Amino acid sequence: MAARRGALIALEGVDRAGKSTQGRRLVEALREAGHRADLLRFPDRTTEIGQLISSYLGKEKNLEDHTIHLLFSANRWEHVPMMKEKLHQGITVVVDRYAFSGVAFTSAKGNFCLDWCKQPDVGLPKPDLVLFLRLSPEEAAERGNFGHERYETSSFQEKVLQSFCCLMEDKTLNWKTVDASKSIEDLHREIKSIAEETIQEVQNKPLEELWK
Ligand code: T5A
Ligand code: NA
Repeated sequence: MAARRGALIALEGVDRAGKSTQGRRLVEALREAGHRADLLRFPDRTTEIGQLISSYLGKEKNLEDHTIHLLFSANRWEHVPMMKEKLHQGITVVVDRYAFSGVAFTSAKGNFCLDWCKQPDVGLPKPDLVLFLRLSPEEAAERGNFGHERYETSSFQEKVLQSFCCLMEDKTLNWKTVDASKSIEDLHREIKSIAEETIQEVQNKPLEELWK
């Protein structure tokens, strides 16, 4: 019998929904429960491509809209061999943002169709679970002011949310929406339980390709 594979779990949601907090907590808790698990964050600002993205987000560099979209996607693709290796070794991979953020943010700029935005990410490892951390703009605002990075305005975030809603209509993906206004601890318990169910369910199933 083939070895059991790990699950690919994506965390998505509007800014300040708690994706990074929950990603860290989830990987910690899965490890404590005896699973092998690793966390990845997109964009990964540590690679050469990631450094370009980081200077774009920090407004030190201007890049044409299609160009930055393709760089965000390339930043995911450069991690694919390592992700597949981990998954096939039985390691669960939790990703803090994935292709859905890529599509949602670029399409929120207008004059981009969803389909064009999805193309560069077609064929990425398909997440077994996409957890959408839902938080109203009012509640998000209570978590502190926006920083100074690009995209951090409420009007843009509203459009991002609309794009996420379009993406969530895709029933070929296992979207689960969780209420991100709960306490960090309550939300963590809910996410951990959904993640453990997913790990059980997919361990003997082949890894699929996104949007294919
Ligand atoms: N982007 C990204 C693209 O345009 N294309 C792409 O392909 C990708 C991948 C950078 C930007 O890049 C864009 C999207 C972004 O604009 P980033 O580096 O992930 O992306 O963004 P960050 O600013 O680091 O993360 P977020 O703002 O999205 O925040 P999180 O991770 O959702 O929230 P977190 O966990 O950092 O928490 C935020 C604050 O809330 C508190 C935390 O303590 C923290 O202070 N908090 C809670 N408070 C109360 N109750 C809870 N349950 C809480 N959970 C967290
Ligand atoms: Na984050």
